[in-house]
Amino acid sequence: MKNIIKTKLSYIIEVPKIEDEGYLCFMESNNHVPFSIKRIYYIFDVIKNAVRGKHTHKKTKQVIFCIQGSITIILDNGKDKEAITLNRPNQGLFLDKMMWHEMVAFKEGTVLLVVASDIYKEDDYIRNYRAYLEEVGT
Ligand code: T46
Repeated sequence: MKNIIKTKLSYIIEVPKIEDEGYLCFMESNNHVPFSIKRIYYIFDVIKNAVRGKHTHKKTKQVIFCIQGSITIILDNGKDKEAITLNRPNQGLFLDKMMWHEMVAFKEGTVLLVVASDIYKEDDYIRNYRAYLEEVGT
């Protein structure tokens, strides 16, 4: 079972949360996650006031879960922006290709789990905001 919560620029995926002397969440490729998962990475022990992300991906799609703590992700498609707070371990934000994103307001102890549609390739990143705006034509 999965639920989709539409946001202005993207959507949040709710994955199953099974209660059994605690909780267990899971996700499957091409089911809860709308692509074949080729890479998983996690981010933790982020310093206070850090701003991460500040880039987009040319081809890679991702779903970002905040499995502990809380963060705000600012999405930007070159025209509109949206700030989304993630603080539930069974909710992941879909990050489409060519969606500029920044991660801010990390609560102490936050752990992010990210599933991605491709392996790491630095040439898939656009890290310059002006170059991004030129690419999306704004
Ligand atoms: C993203 C957001 C949500 C690797 O070598 N392999 C990897 O799979 C990843 C993800 C990163 N790296 C290296 C590249 C940099 O030298 O780790 C270093 C930190 O990466 P970056 O500054 O891009 O980290 P964030 O937190 O700004 O962004 C990360 C992901 O890189 C990015 O794809 O969308 O999380």
